Order: sequence, then structure tokens, then C-alpha cells
Amino acid sequence: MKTAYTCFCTDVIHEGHLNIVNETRKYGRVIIGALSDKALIRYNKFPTVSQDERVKLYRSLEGVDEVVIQDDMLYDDVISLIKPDYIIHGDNWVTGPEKTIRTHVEELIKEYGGELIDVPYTYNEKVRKIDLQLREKLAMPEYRRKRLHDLLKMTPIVKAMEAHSGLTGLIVEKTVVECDGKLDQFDAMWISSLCDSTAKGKPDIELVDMTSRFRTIEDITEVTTKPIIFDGDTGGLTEHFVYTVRSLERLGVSAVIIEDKTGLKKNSLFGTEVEQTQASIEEFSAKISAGKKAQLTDDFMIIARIESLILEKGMEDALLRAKAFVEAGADGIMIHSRQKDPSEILEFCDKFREEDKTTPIVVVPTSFNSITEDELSEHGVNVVIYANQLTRSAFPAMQQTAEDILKYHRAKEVDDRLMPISKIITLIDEI
Ligand code: SPV
Ligand code: MG
Repeated sequence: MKTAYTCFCTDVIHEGHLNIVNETRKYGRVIIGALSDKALIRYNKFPTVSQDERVKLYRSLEGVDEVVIQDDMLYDDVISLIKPDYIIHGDNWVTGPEKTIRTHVEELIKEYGGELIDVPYTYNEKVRKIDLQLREKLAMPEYRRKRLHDLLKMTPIVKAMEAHSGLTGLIVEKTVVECDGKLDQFDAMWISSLCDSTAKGKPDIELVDMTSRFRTIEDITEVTTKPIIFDGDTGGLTEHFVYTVRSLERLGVSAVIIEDKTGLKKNSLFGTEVEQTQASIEEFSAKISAGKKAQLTDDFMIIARIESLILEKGMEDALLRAKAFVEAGADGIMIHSRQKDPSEILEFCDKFREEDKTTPIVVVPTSFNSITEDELSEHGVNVVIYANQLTRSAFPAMQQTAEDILKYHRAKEVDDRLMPISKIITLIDEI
């Protein structure tokens, strides 16, 4: 008997999937591939149920003979193992970002005389509603909050991008690219104090108050589902920080990063050009412990950011602090540097990992931007934050447009570089 294979990456079965199963049955013994968590998160979806539960769900479907795990988004693993006579897929992958996968599968299957079958994709009001409900579920605080924890287990390096508004949140949420034949996307959002302040035309000195920062979080959570890492600056007074922790948990934020500075905080990228004071180990450890004690949910993370390299206090000081902050209860360490060369960051990571194999390490490669995610991961980094690149790319574009309209006394000359209103509208979802 011939074998017919189809891959599912859904948590909920709707009539579209049942249709695919029925179509697959026409060609032979039905094998369903359950796309693994690892592949799923790079693709387009985040699971709301475990991989095992998905396998069970697919197995329970009438007409399904076998379910296997598909680990490779590009189908290489299952094709070499099963060599299905037919691969069946909805025709939604004929265009759009998934096209690259289809092209790859078509080439592989042709090599041994298999056949690719595209069946019409089922998209109606009912299916749309199910998709929407699934997304809404992921946006709920209890789901969103634990997602960073889950991601740390699922992927070698979590990639977070800066967001400071609903629109930038949507960009982080929806941008999917095809690269080296695979799809990729960001995992999380970083609510940067620098970009949140800059968007309001204010300096990054803890001047934008928490109420306003929470408003930014809400603007973003209203339209996205991805987990949030919040830049908590110094955390403020310990007596205030405990309230901030509770509010962030309630908002569905996954982690807050607080830095070991005291007094008037200035942006780290100024380094020693401005006066900045590091908090003592005891003082900052007490703040972390108080935050951990105040926390009510299991998954919320408090990450300690060490400014020793920024303030030129040396590697030993940075390592000493990292150890102390982990002992005080920190769920992760962020180490920062303003050197162009990543070597001091890598030295810190290597030395920290000699003693501590598990505590997540976070880095922000703004200055040392030549290093790749893979290289960072090889040195034990778990989270990479692109902290300000959306703001820094938008600002010069807007400024140039403003200058050119003034120069030409009309908007025609700038029009070619503007996104059409029709496209802007497609970014925004309607319920
Ligand atoms: C931010 O994005 O606000 C940060 C990272 O704190 S940095 O600007 O590099 O200090
Ligand atoms: Mg900041």
C-alpha cells in the first residue's frame, strides 16, 4: 500500500484539517507528522498544548494510521525516513513565506518519484474564528507570562526585539522571514526604557514613570501574543519595586530586568562619560530578594543586570556580582558592555558558565553587534535582545521625510519610500 503524508502544526482540529485527512486517505496509508515544538516556534505558531498532547490529538482522528514527530521544518527528516509516496498540503503554501518550504519538499520528493499534492485550503468564517480564538488565548496574561520560561527550554537562544508601541509590537509579532530556506521570527519583545522614553521625546533617566511604562505594555499586549521582557531600569526603591513586580505579573509580563545602579540612572551606552553609581552587592541583592518574595506566579522572572563592565569595574567584580545576585534569587543574569569587540562579554559568559551551568544569561549586542546568535549561544548565552534597532531605523527615515517635504514643498518626492496606506492597514487586525 502506498503511503501518504501530511504535516500538522495545530493545537485545534477544524474542518480544514479533517478535509486534509480525507484527501490524504485517497492516496494511501495516512501518516501525520506533528511538527515539533522546536520547529513550530521558528515557523509561525506557539503551541498552547504540549507536543505529546498534539500527537495524541492527531492519533485520535478517524482515518489516521500513524503519527510521527517532524523535527525539521523543511521535511528532510521525515522524507529520508519514510519516503512517502505522496505529500499532501493545503494550497496556502503555494505563495507567501511557506513557499520556500514547498519548493524544497518538491525537490526532495521528486528525487525518488514521490508526488506533491496541493489541496484547496479551507478558509471560512468558522476557521477564521478558531484561529482568532487560539491567538487570543495566547495573548492572555497566564499564557503569555509563562511563555518565556517555555521558550528557554525549547530553543538554544531566545531572540527578543525592542517594541515601544502597538505598531512596533505588531512588527515584532508578525515579521517572518525566509532565510537559508527556513522561516524565522522573533520570540519575544523587549520594552526598552531608552526607546519608551525616546518615543515620548524624553531622556532615559527613569523620568517616564511606571504608570506610563505600564500603558506602553498595555498598548502592546492589546495587539500581540509574544512574551515581554520589561526593562525595569534600577527597579526604583525596593519598597516600590515589590509593587512593580505584582503589576507586571498581572499584565502578563514574563520577566523584568533591573540593573545594579543607584541614584540618577543614565543610559548605559554613555558608560563612564556621565556620572553613574553602582549599587552595592548587598543593597541590590536585597532588592532582588524582596522582588522574588513579592512575586505571586511561578513563571515570572527577575533578571539581574550587571553594570560592572559598563562602569569599568572589571571582570572579577562582574562575576562576583553575578554569583551574589543568583544567590539572592535572580532568575537570570544580564551582562552588558559598550565595547565594539565582544571579547569581554564572551569572557564573562565562559567564566560564569564554568561555575553556573543553568542560570540564563542575557546579552544586548548593540555595541558588539558583529557577533552572531549562534556564536553567543556557543558561549552559553540564552537570550539575545536587539534593544533599540526599530527606533533607530525609524527615526532617520522620518527625519529625512520631514526634511524632504519641507525642501520640495510637497510630498510627491518622498512617496516612493513610503509604505502604501493599503499595506499599513493590513498590519492591523480586526476582530
Ligand atoms: C534599553 O534598551 O533601555 C537598555 C539597553 O537598557 S541599553 O540602552 O543598551 O542600556
Ligand atoms: Mg534601559
